[in-house]
Amino acid sequence: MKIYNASDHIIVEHGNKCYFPLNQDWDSFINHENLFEKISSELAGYEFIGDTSILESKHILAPIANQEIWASGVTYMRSKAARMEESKESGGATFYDKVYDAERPELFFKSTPSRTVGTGQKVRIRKDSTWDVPEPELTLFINSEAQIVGYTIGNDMSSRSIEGENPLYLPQAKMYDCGAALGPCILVTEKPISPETLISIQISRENLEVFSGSIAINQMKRKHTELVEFLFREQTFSKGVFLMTGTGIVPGNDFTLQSGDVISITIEGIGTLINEVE
Ligand code: DO4
Ligand code: MG
Repeated sequence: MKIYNASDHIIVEHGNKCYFPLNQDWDSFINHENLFEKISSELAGYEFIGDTSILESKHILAPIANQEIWASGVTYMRSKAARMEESKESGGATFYDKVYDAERPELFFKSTPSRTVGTGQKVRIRKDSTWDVPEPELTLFINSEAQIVGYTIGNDMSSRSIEGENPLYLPQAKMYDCGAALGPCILVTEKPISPETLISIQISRENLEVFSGSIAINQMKRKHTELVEFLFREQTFSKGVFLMTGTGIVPGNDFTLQSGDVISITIEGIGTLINEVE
């Protein structure tokens, strides 16, 4: 089942049908133990509003209210190789192969709700950056009890010029207004998402495809539960938290985003997150 944060209501989609749940408070609705079982048991009492075509008339927001967004990095071989390449002149390259093999994963604070956009909204590239890419990432929604209860699509917009200049500039490469996108919904599953699930990205410029790629999430070096265990060490998240799980798709070194580019990220079972670059 999927949960949408529409501008006027929370909508639950299940079996091609859409419903309004009784609880219309996003934070308390999503931050629940065993969310799949909870929604399944309540569904009969929800107001039926129509089939999925009703979603086309709705303004869908990012599926977030007061949660933090964190991210993990260098979880795929391709990310390790791209970062080592971009930072070889600064002498920072060696940090990336070390973290890829280390027990402790790279985890960083990615975004606040107010800096995050939903599908159909514009992402930004920094004015002081010369080399920019989207990072398509499966994103976990973890409740305050550290249970992974849902999945969404994240775009970890990144400045490769700033990150490559010095690894200590990571927060500036990663955190800025409209530098994260999330959506279009939260997929709530009974069991963990299939390891065969594909993440795909397509970038178009003036209606022509300029980059595309895809990867299965089973190419990720680390387990989702391992990332969650480290994230919740010495930290609590009273409203739950989103965690981007890292990118396995990085365009070649000759590619940089431009204003007007349209980024479409699809993850099987979740949907497509579409954002134009401002
Ligand atoms: O260490 C830099 C960031 C890594 C990252 O965002 C990723 O691998 O997705
Ligand atoms: Mg990333």
